[in-house]
This record gives sequence, structure tokens and C-alpha cells, in this order.
Amino acid sequence: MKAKRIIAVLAFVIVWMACASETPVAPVEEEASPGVVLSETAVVTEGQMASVETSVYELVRTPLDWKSAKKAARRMVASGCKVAHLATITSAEEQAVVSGLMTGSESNAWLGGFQPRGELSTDQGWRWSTGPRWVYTHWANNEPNDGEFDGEPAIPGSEQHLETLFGDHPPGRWNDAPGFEEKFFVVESEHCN
Ligand SMILES: [Ca+2]
Ligand SMILES: [Ca+2]
Ligand SMILES: [Ca+2]
Repeated sequence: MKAKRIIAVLAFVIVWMACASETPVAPVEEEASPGVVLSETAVVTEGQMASVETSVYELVRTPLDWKSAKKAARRMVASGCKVAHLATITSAEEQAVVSGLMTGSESNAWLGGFQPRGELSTDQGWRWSTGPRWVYTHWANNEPNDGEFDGEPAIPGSEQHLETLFGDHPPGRWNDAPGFEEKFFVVESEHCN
């Protein structure tokens, strides 16, 4: 009797294990379409989208500091694309698309450009967070300036992050700004269908 019972228990365990191993495991997917909560700090409320070649650009109207925007952007891959990041602008063609987005914006927006901490020259050392060479630029008049205006001297190292201007500046021109300021940001998704 005891042996039969043990065999029955063993059979049950084997069947249970077989079933368990066949249970499909749901794939873990990160939803990143506009309108979803992306993290504790970033909620996409409404975006405008435009595209050039295989990239898609989106203006995200959620003010974040530069570092938080950089982090949030990586999780905001547009539908049909493979990766996303704060926009890197390496041609006039790309700039035209971003200028178009900024024409309809109500605030300035972060791009993926920055100067490393400790770079005290105003116009040297600029780079893109995703690596492409810094060649094309689209600075507004008298920028970058590390905060110099109206006779106030520049404070070297005070403006190390890149924003694109909205409204009458004219839209799309670049400015160096302090990274702690909270601004809209432009996300570029790449390798899109
Ligand atoms: Ca780009
Ligand atoms: Ca600077
Ligand atoms: Ca500036």
C-alpha cells in the first residue's frame, strides 16, 4: 500500500512538472507609447511627431531636468523603431524637422548635447550623448555664452547642456543652459521601419 501511494505521489509530481514547464511565459514588454506613465517622474502628456529618413522625432511636453530627460527618452521608443534617446542633430535636414516641432512648442526643449563637467570653455568640448561627432551646429546669436548677457560676465561651466528654442527666437536655434532646469525634451527614435 505504501509503495503504491508513493508511486501515485511521484506520478502526480511528474505530471505537475510537465504541465508547469509547458505554461507559456508572458514576454516582458515595456510600453513606451505616448500617454503612458514611463517612470515616477516622466509622464508623456501629449507629443508632436515628425520623421526624417529612418528616425522619428517627438516633442515631449513633460518638463524634466536634462539628466532625467535623457533617462526617460531611452524608454520612449516610437512604434516601429528600435532605440530612442534625446535628439542628436547632425544635419540641416534633421534640424529642419526639429525646428518644425519647436514652432508649435510652448517652451524650450532639451536636446542630447552637453559639455563634460569641468569643461570651462564656452564653445569647446560639446558632444552628443549617443556618440556621433559634433560637427553641425545651429546656435542662436551670441550662444553658447555660459550665461553672459546685458553686461553680466559669463560664468564658465554654468551652462553645459543643449536646448533648442521655441517661439520667436527663431524656433529651433540652440542655446546652452543649466542642466538642472526642467524643460520639455525632443526624443529621437532610430532604426524605424
Ligand atoms: Ca540624429
Ligand atoms: Ca558651458
Ligand atoms: Ca546660453
